[in-house]
Amino acid sequence: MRTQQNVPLSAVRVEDGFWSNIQTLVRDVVLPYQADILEDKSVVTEKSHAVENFRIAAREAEGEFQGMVFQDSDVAKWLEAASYALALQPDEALNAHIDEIIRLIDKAQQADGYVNTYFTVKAPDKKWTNLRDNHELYCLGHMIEAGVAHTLATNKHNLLDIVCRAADMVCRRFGPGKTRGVPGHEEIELALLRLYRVTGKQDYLDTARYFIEERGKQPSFFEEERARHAYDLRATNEEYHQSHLPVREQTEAVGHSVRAMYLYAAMADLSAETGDASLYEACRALLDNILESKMYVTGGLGSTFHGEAFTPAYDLPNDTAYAETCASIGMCFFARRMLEIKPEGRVADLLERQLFNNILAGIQLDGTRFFYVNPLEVIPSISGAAPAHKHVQPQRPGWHACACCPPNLSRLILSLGRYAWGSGDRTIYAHLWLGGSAQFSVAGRVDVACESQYPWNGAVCYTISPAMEGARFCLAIHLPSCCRNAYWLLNGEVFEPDMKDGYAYIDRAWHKGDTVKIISELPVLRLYSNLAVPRNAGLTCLQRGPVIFCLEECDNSAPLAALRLPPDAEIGVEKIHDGALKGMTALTWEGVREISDTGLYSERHPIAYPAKVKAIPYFAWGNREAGEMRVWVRE
Ligand code: FUB
Ligand code: ZN
Repeated sequence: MRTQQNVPLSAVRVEDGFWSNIQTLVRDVVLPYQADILEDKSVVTEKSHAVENFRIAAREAEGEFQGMVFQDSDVAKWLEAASYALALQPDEALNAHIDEIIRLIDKAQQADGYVNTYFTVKAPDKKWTNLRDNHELYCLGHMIEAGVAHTLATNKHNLLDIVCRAADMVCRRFGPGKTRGVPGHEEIELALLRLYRVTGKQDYLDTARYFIEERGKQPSFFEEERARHAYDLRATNEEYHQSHLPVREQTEAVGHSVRAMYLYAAMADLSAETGDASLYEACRALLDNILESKMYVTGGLGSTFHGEAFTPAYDLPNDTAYAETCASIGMCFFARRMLEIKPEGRVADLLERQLFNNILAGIQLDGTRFFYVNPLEVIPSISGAAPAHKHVQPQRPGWHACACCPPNLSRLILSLGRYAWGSGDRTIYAHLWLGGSAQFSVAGRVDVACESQYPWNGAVCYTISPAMEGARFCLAIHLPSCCRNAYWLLNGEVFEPDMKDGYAYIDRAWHKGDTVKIISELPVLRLYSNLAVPRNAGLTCLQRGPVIFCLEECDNSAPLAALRLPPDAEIGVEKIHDGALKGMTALTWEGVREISDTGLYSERHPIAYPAKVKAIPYFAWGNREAGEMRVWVRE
């Protein structure tokens, strides 16, 4: 079922005009900033206590557990991100820092392999009693992902050994004929599949499959668990946990959006691993459902704060959006796995939509503040203030009490190289235009270098260097759907590649230094919502390349709702030359500002005046003065 293998980070170099700076920022600024918070060397809101919890569990410090029940996962995600940083560039100090945390985790691990500081320190009698809410398998899943990343980056086994002991304990405990169990927050499934791939141990695959397939079966495991322990727990909202139906019968994305994404990523991975067509069909149905009716134009997923969840089709309010950063990161996990099964332009486009919009908006340009919720419309006096808008912060905070998003951003950005390439039997796939290079093993060793001007320009050049002169293989390059009038040059000669599903397939005998260049236009696109999205009727949104644009008050003055983009206005494309957004592209046009009468209601129509309007990339909003922001503009 899998058409290609994921290309390991060790085989990829990222040297990209856009992303390299962001990776450097994450490596040099974000990782140390986050480590200081996790180690309580700096306190932004309240103490994280995350590393201290391990120190207490390891009996190297006295004290109480503090933080969320899933506080361990912040440490695990940081370790995973730091491991990716090591894969990008050796760093002795970071290596030693990671090893010190691993030493603590090792000491905190119990004899049977159990490792979780909340239940070791605070509630040992509650271990495994509430899989629905307690996040034990979620935390372990993140630790497993860290162990896999760490061993691949360093060839060391200190963290891998710990997570294998823990995973073995889980495999001994749960499965057919053993204890019944389903995690309330998916994550262990995709982690066990990753662990299976590095260790080859069948138990990990089998247990991942068990957790995926047991979900949604009747009788409800969560209700059984609730009855068994007679806890004072609220009844289970099965949709919230994606446990309302067996996974193969699910066709609509429901419930908590991060949980959903982690589940779908695991389903796709399992179907790729085992060739399970029915599971893949379920993944496709869920993906179609999201693309057709449940995703913001920025890639945001989850429309409501209540349950951090999906809501009915077309319910995509801009001002109360949830669009958690982690959900978009989870969508990248899902999309990458879907691409590995079947390369499809719309899925690679989706990956771009996530990366260049909702995900990047999650991080301040200086790397020290983070959005959890990513609204498409902000009015500072309402956002964060009015009852239904309390969750919408008009500026990125330095940290969050529930800090799932910041270290998730770090691990995704530092592992970006894994999303750009795929390696099939005789086909090299370029899913993203990401500058740098990658090594493949198709018809012998092949090196492919990429020079890209994306996302600001639609030009990219691939240079192919096979070890074997004249080696025959196929290079499949995704042509983003936002590119227009693309022409293709093979060694400088225009040619027409075979296009299929948004990918150009170039199958030939290759020689060292062969080049494939694509030169395309990135026109400004006006997007319109389906009219079933009630809030967007009469509004338009601007996209250029993969980047969605928005208006900010500091460029246009409030209220932004008073501005109109006339249907025939010409939209100019300008480079920003100074300030925080230096080097980015802005859009400008001669528009209209309406001014209403002074009272709340009036019989007089607002009066229209000409106004210069400027839009900036959505991902960069909130980096200058605080103020209004909106993505959808009146036309
Ligand atoms: O429950 C763990 C994480 O905290 C979820 O993935 C996020 O949505 C946040 O609720
Ligand atoms: Zn999050």
